[in-house]
Amino acid sequence: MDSNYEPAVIEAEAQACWNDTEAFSVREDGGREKYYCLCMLPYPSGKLHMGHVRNYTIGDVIARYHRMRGRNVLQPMAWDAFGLPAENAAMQNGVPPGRWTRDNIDYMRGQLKSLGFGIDWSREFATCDPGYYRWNQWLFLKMLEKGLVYQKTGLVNWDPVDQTVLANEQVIDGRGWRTGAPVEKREIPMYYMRITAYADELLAALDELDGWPERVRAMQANWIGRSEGARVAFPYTMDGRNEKLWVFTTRADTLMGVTFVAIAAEHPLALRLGEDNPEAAAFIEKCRTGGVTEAEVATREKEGVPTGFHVEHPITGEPVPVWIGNYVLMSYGEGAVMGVPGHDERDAEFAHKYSLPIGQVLAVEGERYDASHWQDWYGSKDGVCVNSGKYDGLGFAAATDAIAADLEAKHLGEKRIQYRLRDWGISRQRYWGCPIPIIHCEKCGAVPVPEDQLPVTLPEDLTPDGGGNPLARCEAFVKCECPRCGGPARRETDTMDTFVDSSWYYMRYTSPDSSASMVDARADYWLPVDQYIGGIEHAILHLLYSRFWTKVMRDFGLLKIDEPFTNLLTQGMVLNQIWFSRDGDGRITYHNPAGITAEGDGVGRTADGAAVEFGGLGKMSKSKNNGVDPGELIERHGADAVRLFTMFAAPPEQTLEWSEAGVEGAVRFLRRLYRAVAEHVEGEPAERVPADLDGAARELRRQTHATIAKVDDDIGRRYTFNTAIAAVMELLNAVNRFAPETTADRAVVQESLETAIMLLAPIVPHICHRLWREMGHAEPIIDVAWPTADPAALKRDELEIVVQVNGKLRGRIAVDAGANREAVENAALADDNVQRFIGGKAVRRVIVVPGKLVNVVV
Ligand code: ANZ
Ligand code: ZN
Repeated sequence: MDSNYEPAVIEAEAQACWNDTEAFSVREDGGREKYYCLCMLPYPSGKLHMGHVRNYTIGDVIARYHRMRGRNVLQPMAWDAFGLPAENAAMQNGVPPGRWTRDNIDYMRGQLKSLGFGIDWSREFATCDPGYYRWNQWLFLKMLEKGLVYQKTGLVNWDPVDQTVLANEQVIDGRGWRTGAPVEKREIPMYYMRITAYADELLAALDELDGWPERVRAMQANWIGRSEGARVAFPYTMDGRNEKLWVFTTRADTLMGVTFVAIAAEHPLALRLGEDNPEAAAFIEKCRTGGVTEAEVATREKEGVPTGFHVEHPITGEPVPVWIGNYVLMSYGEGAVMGVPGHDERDAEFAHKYSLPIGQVLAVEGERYDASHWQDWYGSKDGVCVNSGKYDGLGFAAATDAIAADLEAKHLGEKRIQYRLRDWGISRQRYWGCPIPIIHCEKCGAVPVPEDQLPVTLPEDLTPDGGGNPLARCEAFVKCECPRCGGPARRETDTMDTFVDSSWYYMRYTSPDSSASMVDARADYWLPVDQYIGGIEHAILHLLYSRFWTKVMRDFGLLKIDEPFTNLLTQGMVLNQIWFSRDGDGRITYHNPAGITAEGDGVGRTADGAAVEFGGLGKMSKSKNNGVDPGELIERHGADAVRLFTMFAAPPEQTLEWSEAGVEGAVRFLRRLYRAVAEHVEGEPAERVPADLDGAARELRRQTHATIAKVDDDIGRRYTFNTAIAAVMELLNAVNRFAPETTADRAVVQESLETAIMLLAPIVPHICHRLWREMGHAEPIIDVAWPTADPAALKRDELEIVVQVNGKLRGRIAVDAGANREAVENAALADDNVQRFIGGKAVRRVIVVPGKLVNVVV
């Protein structure tokens, strides 16, 4: 065997073998247990980054492990190919997004292959393939038919200079990213998916997802945001009609503390009041600029205007002033709140700012209420009502019940469960996405595209120029015939949110070539996904939408499962050092850490000797210029070293700190492993391990089997790949320390090395592929069964130790030959007779003479 470890040669050879034998193509096989291992599909941005490498290595290790455990493993790959970056790149380079995307896919596929992932490439697709997205359109139409898709107007960010809708990420500090113009809010018609119809089930089913991280379940539960409360009406008269202003509150028990009502700027009553009130109108106009996200609303400074208008308190009939407030969301509850500044923090901030009255209506025993310190204590549910007339003395639940009953009797309110979750607006005024299959006819209105005309194919040769959606200007696409009346009509030019594409791609892998249906019976074999792996940034939307699609498809009879992902692993970020310098104007330039020599105390130098400052550790990113190119790394060190480093440097859920020295360490270990095998196979072939071993040979064999047990648990259950690797490293050290003399010794070494190769095969599959063959096996290692620990080998030699209490012999115990001091001491103290002679006295000292004696001094 060649004594030099040459990763380039070894890796090409192993990959060619897997390729030629289609080693990772899988078929449904009812007789075998399936295992579906899935990583989140990549966006084809151009090149793989280290985050991808980490994600896909984790997936591949899990997949290969289960394959060796005898399971029928599916590990597929696809491309999340629609989206904004392709349009931006197109604007910059003048290349159509489709071309750019497909070129990137070709390049990145090559990179994935060079990492040796065990992917069934026969199932690959891109979400921009019409054969895939036609089923987005198909399900959209089915949902439309069933009322699960509907149209209503929605708020978007509007750039008044470019005359175009902006995505949230294109709004920077309230301005358009290209034009810098203040962004306006605009109402335009959009399509919505009725995810709220599933709010209850999406929330309740979280309890059963015990294979998901607690954190992700909590984030989803918060997002769905179930609130138990009440709807309360404040009557008023407007234009001669009796009306009701509805609010939603979770604290009906504070109703007697209401000193104002605040309504959203888009509330119909606000718009009506604005007609006669220029101050209110100006405020409403002001609220039209600024972002539309909830986070922006929550962090914005609270502002409002009085409208001069009053509504009636539903219990007392007293007039209550109506304000328009920018902290009230039109999209939540009723778009209006009852202001209880004595007990609600937001209302208090507002009331303090505008000098509105503040009153106490709750008291907690033993706590002093101070309205000027409202930040410290406000709406505790442990309180009882005070200053609340007939409700005084009632606690939260009793007061809520009593008030809700009184309101109900007057038709001015009732209990209500409110979700924070909103219906999913899927319309995007963008070109590079899945066309929404709707045709607009002047006579018939919005008409669904008939099923036999699907897919509505996106023309791929358009190039956006920043001035709105080029589809809208593409007459060949837009002009069509109305399917209903045959008259001239226009196609919808909005495309679907790319989260639609990723909501069901994992189902399509099971039936990638199905042209007659979204998925077919093969889905029943493979689904649900057994292990899903991806970034925590997808904890909420992607996973929630996927769960929703699964339930919709189930209810349409297309699937038999309730939940798509049984187990979820969210991998941590890959970090690297950040280095920067400042020029005379204070402008910051980031320098790639690879070219920096650190000089201590947070300073360093570039290769040209320029001084740079250390900016701490941060996520690898283009903007901080601290990325590491996986392609270059693989070329220098080999894929196995990159895989080994990423799995060894940290447990998968934690952040991983990039380290050049760490990769070099990985290479050194692989070389050592390679050399150990090379040296071993030089000698005479070994025979079987004899049953009766002793001394060092027996101990090495024990360690080999203990390593099997540990690695199996680390990879199969705990997912702590780093400690699994560390255990194999120790085993290899033990092999290197062991000096085989007899053929029996050689057999033990052989078993240890073969074990190390099998245990490492999921992590560094290329070198293991080669070494396994060098060990004399014809069967490729990917087809070898995962080793199991032999309980007989795990038994240690036992020694008898005498135990004294105060120097007198009181017992004999048997301990493992290799047991450490603490284990011997514990065994001695646990002995019944020894305990009897200690007789409950305090143990002052325990003397251990290794291998011989323990003396307990009391
Ligand atoms: C009076 C009150 C008194 C409230 C008090 C809280 C504490 P969650 O738990 O998130 O459901 N609210 C209702 N609709 C709103 C809207 N459209 N925009 C902004 N705030 C709104 O929150 C429910 C509470 O948020 C409601 O209960 C209401 O304030 C406010 F001591 O009513 B509360
Ligand atoms: Zn028509």
